[in-house]
Amino acid sequence: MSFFQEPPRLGNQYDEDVLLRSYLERVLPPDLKASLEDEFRELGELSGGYFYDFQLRDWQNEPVLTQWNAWGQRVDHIEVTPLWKEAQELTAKRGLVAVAYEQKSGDRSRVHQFALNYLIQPSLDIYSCPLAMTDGAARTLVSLGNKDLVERALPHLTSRDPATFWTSGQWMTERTGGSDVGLTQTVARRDAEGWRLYGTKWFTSATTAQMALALARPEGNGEGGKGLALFYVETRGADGRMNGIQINRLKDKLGTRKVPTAELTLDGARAVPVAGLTDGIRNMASMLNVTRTWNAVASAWMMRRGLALSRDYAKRRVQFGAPLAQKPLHVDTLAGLEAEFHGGFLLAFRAAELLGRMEAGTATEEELLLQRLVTPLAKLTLGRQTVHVASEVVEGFGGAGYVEDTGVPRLLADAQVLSIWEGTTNVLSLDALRAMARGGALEALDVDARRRLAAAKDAGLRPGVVVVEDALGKARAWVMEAMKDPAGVEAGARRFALTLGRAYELALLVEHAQWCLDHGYGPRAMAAARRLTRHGVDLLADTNLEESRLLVE
Ligand code: MFK
Repeated sequence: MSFFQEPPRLGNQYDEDVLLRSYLERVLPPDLKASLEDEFRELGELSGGYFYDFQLRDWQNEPVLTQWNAWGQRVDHIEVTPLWKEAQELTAKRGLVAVAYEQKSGDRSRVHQFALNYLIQPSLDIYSCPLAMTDGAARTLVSLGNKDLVERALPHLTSRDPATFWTSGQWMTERTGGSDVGLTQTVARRDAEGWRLYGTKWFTSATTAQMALALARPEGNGEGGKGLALFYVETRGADGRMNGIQINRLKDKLGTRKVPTAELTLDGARAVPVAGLTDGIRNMASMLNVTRTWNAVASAWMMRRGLALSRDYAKRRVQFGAPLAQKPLHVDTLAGLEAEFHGGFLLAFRAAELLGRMEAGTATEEELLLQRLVTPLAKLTLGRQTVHVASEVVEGFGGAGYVEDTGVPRLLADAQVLSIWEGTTNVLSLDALRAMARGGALEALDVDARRRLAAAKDAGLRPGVVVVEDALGKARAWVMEAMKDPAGVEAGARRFALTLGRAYELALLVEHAQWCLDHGYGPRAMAAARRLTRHGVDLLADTNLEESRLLVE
């Protein structure tokens, strides 16, 4: 009889995720946790069942752009995949954006919202991309306080009714750069009816959105980010026709292939300034901080999905006489990935906690400083971890991991976007330095990390405490010294930021591990802390710009 390998299967993604459940029990008040449990469990069921099966069936479908209709009219219609159509319904009904704005969970509303998304998004084919931008746009409109635009757009962006729910785009990147956004060439001109935009946007993700926030330079303004303004654009007019926007083509990307990312020409698109006619980059910053938090949590849920599949498969796949789950080398490999995931998860959700406290107005001064620094640290640290984990997950499946219709290669291709989208690792490292520039942020991180380490009572956590304290001490010493030389500080920025990010992850994990020991969750989180300790968190050693130049020039 021929052999056929059983594929990996997923159960309820809430019930099976001990880290998520223990974390939520630790950070949510008991009444709140109890009131949300059914919702979490339902999404966990949909994620491991209906939507995972749907995703596997739907793997070949991709968005299709139709630029012209049969009669020669420009229509620029994008047909999204069947799964994406259901994802849009689900998003509205489950409030995957709305929960953060309804504030029913108080300053835990972001933890609530991101837990919902963490559970369901791994099965929704990166539908999180438009949701991150929608959330970022809603937050930006609220924080910039443009009453008319808030009244017009916010009810749609936070709607629970699929018929009225809108998504938003974020039109920033141009051919001149996705990093140095101050080079933006799109021009805003005023006519008798208001403002119109002219230019080309090079990477506009989820171009099916009903609105976008876009950067453009009002005619006559100076160069750089200061001379840009932030504009609100609705993509179609009341007649359903495009608002002076042409979709030139969809991007042929490595991953995130379900996301209709497009190049656009703006040829007189009607637009409304959101907050004055300058300081577009500063005004866009709250959007970036929200989308970067999404990005960090997305890295966590992608690692979790890869590991859930790997762990299940290891029980089903027999090689050399035993299931992989009983092979010491395979177990050792997966354990290392689990440790990275544990640290990453806690850092991503720490960023979510801080965002929630800031928005609810309960954050202390120290937490506000921390939020500004932890956001880029979480985004950049998890971005690298998820690519590493996804690559190992693919390898752990052997040849099957390299075959598209298993769904496994997509994990790696999609993970790679997370270290690019919303700022690369290097750009985010520089942002972390910018966050520290006003003073107090590094101290806030240090104080918070040490507070968490102080929770550790079990001797098994002691090595982790020592490693974090050592790394934070070295990081502080390095930055004091490096600040004397701008080229040196730039060259070391990535190692510095990753050291801070990983050290903070380990501090959070040490605290969580002690809590798990004390609350009946057993030693699993401690094993993760001990393993992450052995992986090391300090990347500061060996920064020599002259040698680097020698290697590169
Ligand atoms: C999922 C599907 C994905 C599909 C594929 C997508 C592939 C990738 C497509 C892309 O290209 S994504 C594009 C990603 N690009 C970014 O996220 C932007 C990356 N670049 C940065 O973040 C730069 O740091 C930045 C553009 C912000 C630097 O520009 P500038 O002109 O040098 O800004 P500057 O002078 O540092 O900051 C201007 C103001 O904003 C300052 O405030 P003040 O005017 O009060 O001094 C900054 O403090 C403030 N600011 C900047 N970043 C901030 C911030 N404030 C708070 N938070 C931040 N993060």
